[in-house]
Amino acid sequence: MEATSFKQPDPGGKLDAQAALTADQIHSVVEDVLATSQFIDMHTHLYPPAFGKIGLWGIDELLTYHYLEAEFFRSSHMTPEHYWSLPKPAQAEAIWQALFVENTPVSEATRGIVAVLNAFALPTDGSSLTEARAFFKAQTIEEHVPKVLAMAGVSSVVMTNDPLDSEEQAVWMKGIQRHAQFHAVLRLDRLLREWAEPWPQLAKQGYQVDDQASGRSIAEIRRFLAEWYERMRPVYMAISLADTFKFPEDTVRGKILREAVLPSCRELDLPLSLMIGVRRQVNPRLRLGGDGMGRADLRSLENLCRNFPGNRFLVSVLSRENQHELCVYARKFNNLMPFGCWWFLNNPSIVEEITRERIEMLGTSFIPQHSDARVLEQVIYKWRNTRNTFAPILAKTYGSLFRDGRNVTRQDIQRDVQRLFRSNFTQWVGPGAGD
Ligand code: FIX
Ligand code: ZN
Repeated sequence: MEATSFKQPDPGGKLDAQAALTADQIHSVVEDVLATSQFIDMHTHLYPPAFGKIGLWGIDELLTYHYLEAEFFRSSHMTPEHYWSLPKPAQAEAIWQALFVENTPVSEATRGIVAVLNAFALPTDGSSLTEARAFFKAQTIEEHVPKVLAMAGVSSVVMTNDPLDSEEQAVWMKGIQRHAQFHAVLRLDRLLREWAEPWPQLAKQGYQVDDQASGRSIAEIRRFLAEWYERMRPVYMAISLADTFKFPEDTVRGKILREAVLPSCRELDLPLSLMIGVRRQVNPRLRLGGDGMGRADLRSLENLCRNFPGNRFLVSVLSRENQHELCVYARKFNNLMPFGCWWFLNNPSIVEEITRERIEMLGTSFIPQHSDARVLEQVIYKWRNTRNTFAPILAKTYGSLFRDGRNVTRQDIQRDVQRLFRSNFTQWVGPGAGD
């Protein structure tokens, strides 16, 4: 028996969608609309079955998520070096023992594991992992993927596809069949690192680039982007950027961004997603869990939005201190779409604060959340938590509107939820994303 977290819509409709709701009805209608609306997850690290081992799923992957690894080292004496020397099942067991048996799993990431186990009616009480492992072993990934997305109330997800990642490159070059529920993203992190790293790779692939990005280099980078666009059909291009990100910048990276990436986005009619504020490898001993964050100078974003009005920017900032500025910039530039409560912000208390602020300043013209899931089943708890956090925020907003003197209907709520969790994204990225 499975418990699902996503309700099927009630086609009969207990309430006439156009009837004015009473103050007492608002909360339950908001909950119902959220529970029965399908969302688009506009940034994940998930992949369809054709990507093989690149797509992570199952209990051992869930337990070794880097959010949990970082928490593990706070509650265990094991050194990171010892942990990394263990095979994955032993790592998962160490995390299970420290965070779920010896401690109560009250953090956001640990509660997520409990919620996923519970969604599949598996034991959550800290007994062994045997039953959970047997359950996941019995699933076939082709059937498991659509089932999990349905449980999460998500119709499709957006991947992260870096063409300079050798493992991924091999998958794309083989020519894979598209999966209707997974959209590609042309991720540019490797291309926009210190140029010394990517240029020899591009040169090896036959692009006429040099170490100064001079001569034909810019035209050749644009050819590289155009060819990957054809291969992937991405819904946007994306880069994650440090808190120290500056634009304009008199560096090769600044030049590539200005002369290659931005014009290619315009030509291909793709938005550029900027995820700003990460400080990579603050503690390299923790590997993926060793990244931190810092407050960015968003004047760089201002410069981009003002000087490139023909480009559309999807923007998430990692520092809580940058959130208010991001809202102010979105009010100034309608080519800027704020999205998500990213990574260290994806905790109910902070999500609530950021979301309230965004509604107060931007109405429904933003994308409230993405899951950033790295392991398939995480979408179940991440989207359930988003719905739970969002319901009282939205209900309170409509309650205020009602007291101000305007009736609210189920249809209004449906339109707003559709806009926030689907059409702001689909209209921004164009027809590729489905709606
Ligand atoms: O750069 C990104 O897309 C980040 O979301 C990740 O690299 C990060 O490790 C993560 O998983 C955050 O949730
Ligand atoms: Zn991510």
